[in-house]
Amino acid sequence: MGVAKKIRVGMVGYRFMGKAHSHAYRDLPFYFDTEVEPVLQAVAGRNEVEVKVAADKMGWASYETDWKRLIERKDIDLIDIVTPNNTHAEIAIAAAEAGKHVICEKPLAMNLEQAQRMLHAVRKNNVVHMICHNYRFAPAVQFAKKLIQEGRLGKIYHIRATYLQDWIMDPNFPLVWRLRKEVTGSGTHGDIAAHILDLARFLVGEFDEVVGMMETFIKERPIGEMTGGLNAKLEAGSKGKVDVDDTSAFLARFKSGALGVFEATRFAGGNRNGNRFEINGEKGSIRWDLENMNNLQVYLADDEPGLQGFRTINCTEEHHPFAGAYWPAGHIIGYEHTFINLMKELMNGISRGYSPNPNFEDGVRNQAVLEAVEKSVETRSWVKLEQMSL
Ligand code: SOE
Repeated sequence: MGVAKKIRVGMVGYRFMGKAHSHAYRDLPFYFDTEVEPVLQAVAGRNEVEVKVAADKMGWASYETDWKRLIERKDIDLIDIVTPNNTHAEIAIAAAEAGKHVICEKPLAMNLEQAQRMLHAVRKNNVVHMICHNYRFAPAVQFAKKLIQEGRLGKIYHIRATYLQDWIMDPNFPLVWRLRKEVTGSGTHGDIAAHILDLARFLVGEFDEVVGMMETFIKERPIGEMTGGLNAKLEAGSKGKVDVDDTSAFLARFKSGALGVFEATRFAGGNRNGNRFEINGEKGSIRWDLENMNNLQVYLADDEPGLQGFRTINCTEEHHPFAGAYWPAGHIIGYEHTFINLMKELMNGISRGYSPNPNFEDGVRNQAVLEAVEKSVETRSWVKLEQMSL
């Protein structure tokens, strides 16, 4: 293998996802031989003291206090957006206009119209684009996809997917940006229903129609802000109104005829990050649980009678997508590796000139389903997904 060309990354934001992405860029060349390799060139954030500390700690060569300056820089090839949702569109469109490749955290935008403008900008400027739905890149999820594609489960009848968290159950947990509509667009819905919706699109296919319900259990909270990870601090003594959903649940019909049941909530006490799905087909079923992410439970209907049941496949062998790059079989990997695998695809895309899935087109389709569920909640009725030729 020759010397890999360097892709100089400029990342906007540096907290929870900034840490996950920075780590992925740093570790990627350690595990994978890609034709191009990321370089942590510069990170941007408004608070100079904090961004400098973040740059030093995470290994970025330089920092900026204005993301626009980052985009102007000639020594940046890829813009990585890990900021709150209300900034995604402006940054992504400016980056594309400047001819930079773009990767953006989910949900792509505040609404479908913004997401479509983002897709238009990256296409018009012919830059590579991706959205960071990292859970697709767990080897067990990739293996699930392979089994479905090979027809091992036959026709798919059901998907039931849940994303259960509990980090805001305390009524005194502050009103952080993730709970303010003008910054986040929606609450649990865009934050984590978006992930299970992406997994469903990846594994089962496109949505046809949806009907949902949402609720905000705690309607007022003390003002505060995120400090990193899912931690927060209180600011002033005053309170503010929570104007996003705490929970979002919906039913779906897929174009293939499959049925889906989805539940995303931050009020499922004891569930820290319970991203789980089960898929049932005519010839078998699979189950996955992020908190046990190396394993895929597989049931095949043609197993010998008496030995039938779910078996546990530990997806750490070289037969399992991405797994061979890491450790010998049985030596498990974790959350951060999903980001490394995703970045590997991004580097391949940049080197070969295509936008790997999930890309901004997936982001637009995801946003369309999110919006259809919101509309269904408003109108208390089923909503059909419009035909989109993207
Ligand atoms: C908080 O709900 C959060 O950090 C999400 O924003 C991420 O997308 C999810 O992967 C984990 O939970």
